[in-house]
Amino acid sequence: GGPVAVAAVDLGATSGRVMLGVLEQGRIELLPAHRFENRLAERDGHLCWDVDALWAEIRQGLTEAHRLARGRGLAGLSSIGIDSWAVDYALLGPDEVGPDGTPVPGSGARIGEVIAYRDSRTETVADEFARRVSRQRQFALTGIAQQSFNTLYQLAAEHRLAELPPGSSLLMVPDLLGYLLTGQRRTELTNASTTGMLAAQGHEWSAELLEAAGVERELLAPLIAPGEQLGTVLAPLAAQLGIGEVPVHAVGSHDTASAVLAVPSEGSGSTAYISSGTWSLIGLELEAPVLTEEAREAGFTNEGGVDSTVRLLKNVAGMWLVSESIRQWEEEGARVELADLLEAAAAVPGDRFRIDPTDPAFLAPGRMADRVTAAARPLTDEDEFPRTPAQLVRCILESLAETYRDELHAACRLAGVPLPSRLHVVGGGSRNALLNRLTAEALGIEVVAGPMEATALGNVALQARTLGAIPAEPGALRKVVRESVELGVFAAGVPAR
Ligand code: LFR
Repeated sequence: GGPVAVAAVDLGATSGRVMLGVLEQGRIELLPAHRFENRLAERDGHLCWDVDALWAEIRQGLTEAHRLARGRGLAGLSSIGIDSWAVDYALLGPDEVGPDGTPVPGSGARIGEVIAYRDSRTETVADEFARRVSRQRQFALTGIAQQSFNTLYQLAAEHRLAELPPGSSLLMVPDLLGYLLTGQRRTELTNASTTGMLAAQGHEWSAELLEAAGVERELLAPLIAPGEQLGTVLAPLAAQLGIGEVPVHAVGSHDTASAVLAVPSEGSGSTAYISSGTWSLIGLELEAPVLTEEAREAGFTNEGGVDSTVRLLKNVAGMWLVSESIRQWEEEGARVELADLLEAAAAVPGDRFRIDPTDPAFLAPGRMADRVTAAARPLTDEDEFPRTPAQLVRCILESLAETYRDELHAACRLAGVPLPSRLHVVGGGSRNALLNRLTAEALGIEVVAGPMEATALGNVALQARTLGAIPAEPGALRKVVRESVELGVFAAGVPAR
């Protein structure tokens, strides 16, 4: 067939983008249509997402994506897919009834703010909740690591549930945006798995957990799997945006699901990856969850992937530690460029300080450079601490590399597979050459870096496959990814210790 154009809406914790993806002759070209910032904002005493601003940016981006497609001689967009970070949700009131007595699709009003997972409201909830359903039982049911920000714990701390009008829904962030586009209320499966309320086996909501959290089953919209059509863009909106009534497809709406779909691995054996962005998600792609007590105790999670895959992975604070430190330095009046900072970090002596990047103490925003400095353990001189931004960043990156080593070994042990000969690093953090080198050295295996825009690429590729432009057989999608991008290779280092 001829070229196919689709739009990927991809929202990260610090920035969002609408990309035009054009699939032609077995390759995908990604063209940025619109990029914008995303920031946490303090509202009603909580850290919140400005979803109204995001929605405005998305509308602008879709118009631009359509225009870009037209500029390339294509008819326009054939599909739209949406992904974002996981676990956060909106509360949505019922659709309004129109003059003819029937509900008007897309007319439901959001109830209150979308509170962000870094908000402190859930700090003590996981412990309280464990008195209702033990941690062991929760993990055996869902396979999801018990992180304070899981939707389950957010809902257990949610004060608005009792006042919701009948017909209200809880929609995850990408599902809310899908609703605004199409008027359809659905819950996409990969993101649903991150709530901590979906059964690992059978992919049904766990009645036991919903009840313990005080969540009515009716509040949850029916599930939809990646590759299924959600709906089409509502006619008035399509006219306003000038894009036509384009089909909207469910993709791996959890950004990590889309990113790992676009890992350019080849052949058999479990794929080892780091999806490196605000977080570093490190682990293995598997066919079945690992629901053992050891996995739970090691802090691993089993998230749902596209095509019924499972991601056995660990959440490690990633570039967040660096970007939040930079934000502090900038607030203090410094002008900091990441590239300069990394260059300086590469030049300072190594192996002087360590932190634990899995420590939940780094979850909240604010004064990150000070917090990392205070947490830094000296390796050589007891009285020393990181004194410069370069030393601090070196400490963060070396700590990350060692943590990657330990967690990948742990994942392999838990899954009962040998250490793969190669680790794929995808996402924005894959551009960090110093970190890639340190990781290859720590692990003693090859590190393959890229694609950088893995999430958008996974989003686009799944839509293209759904439209029949990529064969459905296993491996075909990743072959298209490999044909589409340039990868960096960091040779297996000799582990230093
Ligand atoms: C990455 C990510 C992680 C999830 C965290 C919170 O962007 O989606 O997978 O654990 O954000 O939603």
